[in-house]
Amino acid sequence: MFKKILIANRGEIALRVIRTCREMGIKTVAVYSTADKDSLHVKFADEAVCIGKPASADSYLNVPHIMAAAEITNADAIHPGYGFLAENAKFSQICADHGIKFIGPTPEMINKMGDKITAKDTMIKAGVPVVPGGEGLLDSVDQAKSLAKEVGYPVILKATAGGGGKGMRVVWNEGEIEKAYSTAKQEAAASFKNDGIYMEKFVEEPRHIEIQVAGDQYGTVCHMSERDCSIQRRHQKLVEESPSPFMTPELRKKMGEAAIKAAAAINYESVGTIEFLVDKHRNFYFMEMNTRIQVEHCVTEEVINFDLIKEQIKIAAGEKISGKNYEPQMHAIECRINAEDPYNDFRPSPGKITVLHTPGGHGVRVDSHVYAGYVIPPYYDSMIGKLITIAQTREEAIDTMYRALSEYVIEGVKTTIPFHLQLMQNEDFRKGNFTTKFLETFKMK
Ligand code: MV4
Repeated sequence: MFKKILIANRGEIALRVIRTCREMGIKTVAVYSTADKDSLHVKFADEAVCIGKPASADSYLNVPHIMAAAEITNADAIHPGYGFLAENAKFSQICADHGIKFIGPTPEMINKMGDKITAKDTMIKAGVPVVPGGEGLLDSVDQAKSLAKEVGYPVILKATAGGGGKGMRVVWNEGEIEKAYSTAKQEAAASFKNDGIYMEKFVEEPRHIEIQVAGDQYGTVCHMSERDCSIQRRHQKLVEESPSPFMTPELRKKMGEAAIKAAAAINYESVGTIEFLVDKHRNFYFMEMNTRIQVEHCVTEEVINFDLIKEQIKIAAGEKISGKNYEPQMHAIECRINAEDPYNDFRPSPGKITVLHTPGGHGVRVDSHVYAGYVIPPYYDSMIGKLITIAQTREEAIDTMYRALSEYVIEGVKTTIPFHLQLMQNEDFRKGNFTTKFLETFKMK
């Protein structure tokens, strides 16, 4: 097992990794930008190294500075958390070249899933359902036109280097396709320096349901059931839960098996997530794979009673996984607490937290790095914590969430708490009656 892990991240996820390391008897090294010198992850780690100025490019994305911090502290592994360098194949390679274990997949695995058309073609070969729309990249607008006729409108154009919603265009009829094709291509070139575009049938009003998986170095892969992440706004998830209210035992079995096939197809090693689109008939389609630990991993931890960070570290250290699949035993819901103003288009609201009272009690978990007096810097994402509630049933988990949100006091900055309080009282949400379009029509009172 590793003796010392450097955490190349900040905020709640850095703290989350430190907590598990402490339980495992592993020493920790925090890295931090000058904007984060008063952060809890710096205080809670055994050692801390300043790696640069506030801008991410100068600190949490500065590979030479992070490698230097790992070498001077004699860390034998690096945990990347999520975001920043977590899905950077070059970084995974540089760690390997320096004899420092990257706690995550190899560069080959990251590359296979990072390029969406490569990922999709790999899934087709592995027998994982994908959205219909022809294989490979589009090479002309004429080809796009004839393919769209075959597939049937509406179709969606996606950038092969995209993901997470960037560089997509929905096309409703042939009249729109020329313009959509050229703007999608230009956008992809500008955003990703890669103008490769492919087409899919547009699945209307889908649910976003993802399956947690784990694979070890010996070819064993298992799944840990699903998370429903349909409650999103502009591709930012706000609420996640497990099990999905749309799930059935048969669908879970089929999606779990497909997710295992997907991970096995790239000999996946680490914890990861297979994202699926699920239509109203419960047809499901591979969308992308996240080759990292995710923000919402906690709901899975709570419903299967299992530490995913511990598993990820053990896999990286070469341990075998059991290979058994996990079924949800409880219901868990996570609300992302962001320093954003839900009454003002979710505008970021950085600044000093003057008063803080954190909820507690039965069935409540809070993962957060903030405290009274903490100043939320404006340079990074606005998530300041995650409130997770756990109960035997979905209804009770929602009731506990409403109660816990009512206890939460954060003064000095605007937060998403008022949004979540209203969502927990929404009739359609309470019925489990929602798709990825739900927040497009949700209005704050
Ligand atoms: C789609 C789709 C409908 N049909 N693909 C959005 C993020 C990126 N990973 C893929 N996305 C979508 N792909 C087809 N063929 C609808 C979306 C989509 C979406 C997916 C999941 C969660 C929220 C979403 C919001 C808008 C669009």
